Amino acid sequence: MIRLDAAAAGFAQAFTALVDARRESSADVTRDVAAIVADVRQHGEAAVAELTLRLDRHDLAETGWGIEPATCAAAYDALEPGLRTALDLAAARIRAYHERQKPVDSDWRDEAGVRLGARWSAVDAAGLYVPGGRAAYPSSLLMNAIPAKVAGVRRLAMVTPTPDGQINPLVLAAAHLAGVDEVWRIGGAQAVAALAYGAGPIAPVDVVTGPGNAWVAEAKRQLYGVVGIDMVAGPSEIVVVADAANDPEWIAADLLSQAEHDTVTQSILFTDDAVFADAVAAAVERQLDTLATGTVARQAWEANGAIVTVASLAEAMPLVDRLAPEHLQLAVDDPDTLFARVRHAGSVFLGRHTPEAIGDYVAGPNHVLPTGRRARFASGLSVLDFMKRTSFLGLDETALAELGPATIALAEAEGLPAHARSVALRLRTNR
Ligand code: HSO
Ligand code: ZN
Repeated sequence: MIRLDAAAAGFAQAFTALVDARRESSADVTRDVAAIVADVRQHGEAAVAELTLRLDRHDLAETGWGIEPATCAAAYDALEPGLRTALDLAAARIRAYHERQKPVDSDWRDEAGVRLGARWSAVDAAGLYVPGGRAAYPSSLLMNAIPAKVAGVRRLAMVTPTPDGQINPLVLAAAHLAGVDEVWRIGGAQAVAALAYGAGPIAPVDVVTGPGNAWVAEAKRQLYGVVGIDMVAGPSEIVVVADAANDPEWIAADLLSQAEHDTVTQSILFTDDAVFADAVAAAVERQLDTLATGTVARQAWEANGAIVTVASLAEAMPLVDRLAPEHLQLAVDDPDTLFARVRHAGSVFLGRHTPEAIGDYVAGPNHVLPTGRRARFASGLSVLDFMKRTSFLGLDETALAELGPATIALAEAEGLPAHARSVALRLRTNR
């Protein structure tokens, strides 16, 4: 963890180093993934089965590729009631939030008499990657699957590795609740390639979303263009802007809630009070000792954490914009004043009683957000990631007479006489 003071000499440089620090995994997976993708493209089913046997020690020929909807329904029914209620609440709120993202079609006629507009439609099929092991989060499954269903995607195919044949019942339960149509027991780059090209019983999809390790992320990047993808996610981060009126224990817990995800996550506090900064730093140390995830969180906090003291919280906001954080908490009485100055952030958590964790699970907005400064140009996962827009236009004789001559002039200037003729012929018969 580094401590920075905006008033100290050398701050500008130190802060720039913080903004520029790369936390991407350094492993060179590009070549491995290219080989796997090519293998699946050429050999389909056989390649996927062989890779799954070798990498996941799971024999698809023995277990079958798919998990039946009835198995998912049974996993849901078997949930402990408290957990089932929580999952139901999360799903209902996520659905309600995403319903409001549905875009409206347009259809109008302009002054030239041209009919213009755009119509939105869902992709036919979406593929959803769900990691196995420690990062198999049912909450992330809901966050990916529900927007797809709200968009109107008819076929939602999920892939998830079951190393050594182990199935995570919580993931199956969430798949049932979210309305996932197919569950396939494969993972890694080969699963992304199977979704993109189709393999064995899996028909190709149009869009692939969902988190995964470096191989999965790289496979999505390489297959972009064959299919659509949501985004290439990197290590995540939280920025908390807090005044001294906060309980330092609350703020410490917020910083650690993101740190516990991974050793490469980043937690940063901005505050206008040095004594409060000390109190939060001390609280983080205390809480780390009692967290079951303390080893991971400590590594993240020590390597990437930061506490920045500023003269006023308003002064922090341009610095926050440079970080373009995935999550931004504004832990003050009147968050709107600070919020008005935020330009780049994935999701903003307003006020002292809005910890990021609420947004991770049940509030409604998506928790799949742009990481690693990508909030400069990207947005969280939404219904729009599963839709596309078809534009349309319609002219009658009068409208064509109005727009035709300019079209002919431009086509001739571009040396494209057939374009010009297709308009000119119509103008002539119109006369
Ligand atoms: N905070 C994570 C999402 C998550 N949290 C899933 C808990 N489960 C995204 O950065
Ligand atoms: Zn989280």
